[in-house]
Amino acid sequence: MADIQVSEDTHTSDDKFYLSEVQLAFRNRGMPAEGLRLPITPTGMHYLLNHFDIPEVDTSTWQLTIDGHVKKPIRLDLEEINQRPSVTMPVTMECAGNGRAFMKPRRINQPWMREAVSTAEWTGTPLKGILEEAGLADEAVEVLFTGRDRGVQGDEYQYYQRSLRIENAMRDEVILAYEMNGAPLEPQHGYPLRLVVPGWYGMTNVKWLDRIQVIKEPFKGYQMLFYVESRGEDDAGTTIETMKVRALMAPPGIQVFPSLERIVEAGHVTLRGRAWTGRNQVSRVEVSIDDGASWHDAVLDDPVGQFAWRGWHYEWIAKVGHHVLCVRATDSEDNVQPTDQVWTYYGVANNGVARMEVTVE
Ligand SMILES: Nc1nc2c(c(=O)[nH]1)N[C@H]1C(S)=C(S)[C@@H](COP(=O)(O)O)O[C@H]1N2
Ligand SMILES: [Mo]
Repeated sequence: MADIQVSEDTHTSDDKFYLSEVQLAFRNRGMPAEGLRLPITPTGMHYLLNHFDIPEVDTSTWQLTIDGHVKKPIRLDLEEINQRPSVTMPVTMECAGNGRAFMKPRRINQPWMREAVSTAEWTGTPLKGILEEAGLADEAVEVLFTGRDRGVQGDEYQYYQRSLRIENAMRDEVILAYEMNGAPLEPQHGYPLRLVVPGWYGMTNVKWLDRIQVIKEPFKGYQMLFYVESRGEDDAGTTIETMKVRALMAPPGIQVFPSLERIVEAGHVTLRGRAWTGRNQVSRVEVSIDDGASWHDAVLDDPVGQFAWRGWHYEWIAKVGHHVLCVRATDSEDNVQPTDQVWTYYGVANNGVARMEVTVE
């Protein structure tokens, strides 16, 4: 990557991590890889990513406002939202920055390895019904979602804001969620209300949502500009939306604390994990036990839901020695995970193949 030059205050090529990165890693959290054994991630194991402070919300005065270029602005309190039609569905969410720590140079930001993915059961009311009730004006092009958390990022003072084009905002599966795994949202996951857009990378799912504005021009705030696959600060890049295909393996055997290495007993070992994509369907998962030199088809389980990951397993006869295990998935449009992670300026949308070192004894 010698040809890539980036500024030193936003990026580093250091193998060690900065205090600011460690602080982010403690405030937020990843799903322990054992969570890949479970179809639904318990709330306490679900990954977490907050840019700014968790806001305090008093639901006795809290309201959701729907306004902007609509025929009839609406205000709803939590009880009114709860009384609307509701749906519950498992949704796999992955942070767009998953894998950032392996980039070189790496963006100074949440230093995920591969733990920023989880699947929860979300309950909420379809956004479509609310937008139809408000009535979109003819000039409407996007819907802007604003959270109550505020901070500074990229020199921009902001409330966390993301937009969706009208056709995406009107999709049936897009919901305003007030429950996660059957309980009210916990403060860190967006209490009392968040947007859930199945299939899209994590940043789209605006937490602590209290304002929905229909707008007549594309929104260009910082949280839109950051989520692009670009080669540098001056490259506008391509906007990222839905999750790329990816598979991960639940760690077999036992860990050699505190290293990343594992010890597995020789003989019959069932390797398992989960695979997902936000675009179409996972069509194939392959496992390698020789660092990608040869690949073997894994068996796919049924998906947990239309917008959730599917389990896979592979029966391995483990022979004594040192092995590098890899797993890669392919989607129904024949996109396959790259063996080498593709470098992007913001360290987003990386779905490079995961490698795990194991010693068989
Ligand atoms: N208001 C608000 N919404 C937000 C964020 C945030 O910082 N503020 N982080 C986003 C990002 S980057 C991700 S990956 C997901 C994480 O959701 P979770 O913490 O519930 O797993 O929330 C998204 N929604
Ligand atoms: Mo994220």
